[in-house]
Amino acid sequence: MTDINEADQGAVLIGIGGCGRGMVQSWLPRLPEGVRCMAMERDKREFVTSKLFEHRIILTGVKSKSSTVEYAESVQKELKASLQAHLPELDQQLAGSAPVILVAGLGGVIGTWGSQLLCNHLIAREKQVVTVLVMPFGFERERVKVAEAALPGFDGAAHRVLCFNDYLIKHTPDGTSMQDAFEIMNTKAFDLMSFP
Ligand SMILES: Nc1nc2c(ncn2[C@@H]2O[C@H](COP(=O)(O)OP(=O)(O)OP(=O)(O)O)[C@@H](O)[C@H]2O)c(=O)[nH]1
Ligand SMILES: [Mg+2]
Repeated sequence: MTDINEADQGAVLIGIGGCGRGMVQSWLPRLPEGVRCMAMERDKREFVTSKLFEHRIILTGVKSKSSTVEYAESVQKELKASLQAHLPELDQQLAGSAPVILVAGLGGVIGTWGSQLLCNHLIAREKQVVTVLVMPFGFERERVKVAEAALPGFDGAAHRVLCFNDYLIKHTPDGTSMQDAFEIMNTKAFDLMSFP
């Protein structure tokens, strides 16, 4: 079940961090009926007030913005502590046997470590987990290092899709604004997951 276009009834899609939310938002109009969409993000005003997602997890305790390999351990601790309080509510939301699809961009704080923690929490709960992860642009050197350091931590997922921004950007015309480029790239990522 890596084909999101044929996602099982009741599958839950969770966008985590800026990229994860952006991806799920771009996919919303094209998702099969019955797929539930959730998001997890730090305590950002626009996220707190957003009505886009059926359920939101707001990580109020995460203040750290430093996304380098050097800070990875302390950032993970901070995230773990913040996520802990949400786990009962999350387990309740995700009760049942439907697969959970985690969508996140790697390289930053919330997407990288939030999705990894959630992935491993759900695997320990014997959930079927699919990860859709996005590698940062090559020019985001520090973020690429973080992403590469994080990747092995997702090994337990049943199915994995890895997208590369360096590839997705090739589908955007020259002069496209970053916001429009991300929209095109997110749509392309969806298309790539649905080839026969
Ligand atoms: N394809 C695509 N890539 C994105 C998008 N937004 C961000 N990215 C990429 O994803 C990487 C991670 O960025 P974010 O998802 O914004 O980071 P985050 O998880 O919110 O991290 P923090 O803000 O540090 O907590 C970036 O370095 C970009 O390369 C998006 O909408 N689409
Ligand atoms: Mg962010």
